[in-house]
Amino acid sequence: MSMLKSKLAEIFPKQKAEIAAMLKEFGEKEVSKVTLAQAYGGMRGVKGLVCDTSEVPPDKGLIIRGIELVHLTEKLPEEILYLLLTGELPNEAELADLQAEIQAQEEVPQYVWDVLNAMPADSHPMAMFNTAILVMQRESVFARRYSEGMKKDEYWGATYDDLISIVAKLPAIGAAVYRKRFNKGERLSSAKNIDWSQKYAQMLGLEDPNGELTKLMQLYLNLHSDHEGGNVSAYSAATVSSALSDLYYALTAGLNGLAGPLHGLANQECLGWVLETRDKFGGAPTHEQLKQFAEETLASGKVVPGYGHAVLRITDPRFDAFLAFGKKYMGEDPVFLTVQRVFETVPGVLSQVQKIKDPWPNVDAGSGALLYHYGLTEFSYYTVLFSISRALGIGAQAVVARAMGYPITRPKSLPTAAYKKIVGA
Ligand code: CMX
Repeated sequence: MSMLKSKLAEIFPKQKAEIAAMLKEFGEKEVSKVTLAQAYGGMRGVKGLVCDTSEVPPDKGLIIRGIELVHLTEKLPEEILYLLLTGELPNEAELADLQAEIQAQEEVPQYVWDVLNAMPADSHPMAMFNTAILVMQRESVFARRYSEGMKKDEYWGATYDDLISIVAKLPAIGAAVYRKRFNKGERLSSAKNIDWSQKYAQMLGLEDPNGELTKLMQLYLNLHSDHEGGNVSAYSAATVSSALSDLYYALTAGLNGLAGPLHGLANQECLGWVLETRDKFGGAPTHEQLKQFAEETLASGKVVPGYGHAVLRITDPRFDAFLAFGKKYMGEDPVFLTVQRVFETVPGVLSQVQKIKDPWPNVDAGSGALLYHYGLTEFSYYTVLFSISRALGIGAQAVVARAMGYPITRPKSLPTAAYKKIVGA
């Protein structure tokens, strides 16, 4: 058994016992109230989900297992996965063991390539990526062992096996989708014994003479891993997983949600918006021009992509991390300069609109410009990158939920007539 899995086998039963004891003593305590507006408003602010891998306080942004993001930006995604699962960062030996465990399972079955090759040439990269994961469902250890009558306390271990197997293959699948969808030539293989993001960067096949693109990939795959439990992708995946659907089903359910323009697809939309301003104004626009463009976007009934958040009420620390990277490596790039100028302008415009609760940039506001700088200019691909990273969080949440024995999700819905009666309307 790998070091990580052994560690989980040690800590999960204790955590489960703690939760059981808390429930026994405090199970009937109220933790949240729901207003009519919340019932009709996507349940914003209703506390009723459990997620131990990360939390997102509105005034702080992402905290993974108690560690604020600002202290994690230099870490490898593998370290983040370890942290998400265990609550601790790995030491050198533990990291090496996890990397070896991942590397041992990186070979993608041939039928995945056959399926991708059979897809229409103009398929969205997210449809290709998710199809590739879903078609591997037949590999699920959980599904096989469940059908053989696996015991309940072994569910998490089988889900962990699925997670490592999926995570191991995502760099190759993600890179293959890129190369196939955008006619970049044959699939590439990567060197052995390099880390997960390095492998991915190598297989994409973009030029990276001084290693900056690889550094960006490490940051990118690190920053998008998890964002507590209530966002569309995490929540959809957790709901599907709660039915004991295996991780192949649950992860793709979540990633299908990530493909929505109000969620992960915003990074594609956002760079499109930035480039539109450039085309419209014939170069990097001024602050005044950007203000005008943002106002026009709002007046036409569209959202300004990359701005606003359902939970955050500050500049997303993930955006800050990308901004710092851009300033360090591409301060003079006109697209990056536009992103900076948008950041200096758009919050002022959005603040004037009373209904918008958060006028600040989210993670998607800056990432595209950095990728664009290094030649990854096909922005319909960007959500695939987000997905490779988000698989870590979704997978970790699924393993933890199975280990804690959480039941099938089933909130209660009511028809409008019933709500009318409750509030006396
Ligand atoms: N541009 C224009 N209008 C916006 C806006 C923006 N950037 N952000 C919020 N609004 C509008 C909403 O559309 C909503 O309008 P209606 O009441 O007419 O429907 C109103 O302001 C209130 O919204 P809110 O309570 O402030 O925000 P929500 O929790 O409803 O929505 C989000 C959050 C992210 C969907 C929204 O801010 C948005 O659409 N932003 C642009 C898309 C984006 O960047 N999404 C990525 C988020 C990060 C991620 O999950 O990947």
